[in-house]
Amino acid sequence: MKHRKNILLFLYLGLVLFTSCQNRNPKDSDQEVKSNEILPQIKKIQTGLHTTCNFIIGQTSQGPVLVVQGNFFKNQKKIASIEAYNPQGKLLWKSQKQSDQYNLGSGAYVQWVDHSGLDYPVVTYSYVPGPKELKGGLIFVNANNGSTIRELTNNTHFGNNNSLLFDFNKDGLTDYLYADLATISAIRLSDFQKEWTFNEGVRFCWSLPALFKPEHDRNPVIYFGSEYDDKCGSSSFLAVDLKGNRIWKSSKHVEDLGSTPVFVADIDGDGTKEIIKVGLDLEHHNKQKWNHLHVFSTDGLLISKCELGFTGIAIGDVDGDGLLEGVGISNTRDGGLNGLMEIRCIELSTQQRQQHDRSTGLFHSEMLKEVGHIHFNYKKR
Ligand SMILES: [Ca+2]
Ligand SMILES: [Ca+2]
Ligand SMILES: [Ca+2]
Repeated sequence: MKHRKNILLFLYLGLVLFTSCQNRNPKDSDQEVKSNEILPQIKKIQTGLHTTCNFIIGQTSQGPVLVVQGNFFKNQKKIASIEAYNPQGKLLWKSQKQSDQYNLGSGAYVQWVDHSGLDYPVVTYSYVPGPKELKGGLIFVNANNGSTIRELTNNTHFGNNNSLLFDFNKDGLTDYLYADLATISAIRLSDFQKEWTFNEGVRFCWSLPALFKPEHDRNPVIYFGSEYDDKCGSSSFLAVDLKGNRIWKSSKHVEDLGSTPVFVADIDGDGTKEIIKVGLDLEHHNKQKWNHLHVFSTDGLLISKCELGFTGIAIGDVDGDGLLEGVGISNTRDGGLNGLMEIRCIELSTQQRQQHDRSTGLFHSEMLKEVGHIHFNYKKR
């Protein structure tokens, strides 16, 4: 329920942003925003969806379009759906994938694709069948009118559409990197052919991958985490090149590395960027006190591993010392059995800590410095 409330909050903020962008008065920007001010609601759109899970805003020749993703219900059956609205809140079109026999739920993300070589922008969403023996899939929709252009079937039941949009084959057109639970594929959108598929038995889940060009590489690299898929039930972190070849794989991590976004930031302040992954002790999988932030070098060395207690992280220089901190809200489900209900701010910079142990590649958790925290009273509703 908490998860759903967060999603609805994000959806509301997105709607406010969407409508305020349309109605902005130039004089508004001169007004100072008062602290603690609650912004007035500008517009409210009543969608036809029951469980909204994500949204995206794009531009068509007719103007901006808000696409909301979620589930629709008919005869008590779940139907994976997206709905498109103009800035006035008028429903432009909707797209649905349904079955009369079983539930067909939405995957986690909706994507908008421009410059694909087609004559129109494209919206994509995935569906997940109720029966686990059935395969899910990905639907490509014309963003001008909602018509289905193509459907691709997963290799697996699950697929969250946690995709990357990039010109992988360097022909000047956007390609589509799609992950189902076991594979990632680069799809050429001009004819929907798969240029390559990475299939090494890795279990991908909700995680959003990162695409980043390391300093000494000619091309960007795809960084992805996996969830409890090694033989011993541990997780891995991978780097894959633009042709689908594994560059490196770091294995035997005890936490779930497949369920949070991959970030890129210069954690130690030396001018080169590192790859950052929040691990989860998913639903107390290992009964850990803390979950951890994992920091990898771009060539696969685990540089640092520090206690977090939170599973969503905002990264920035909070105290202005030029080094990065991480802020998050403690999560007593996947963040560990620490019992804390706090907004926590933690020093992420490895410069602030002792030289790490080269034999293990790890910093010890007691070296961490907590910059500050805000305790709050949490009431179950
Ligand atoms: Ca391309
Ligand atoms: Ca660095
Ligand atoms: Ca700082």
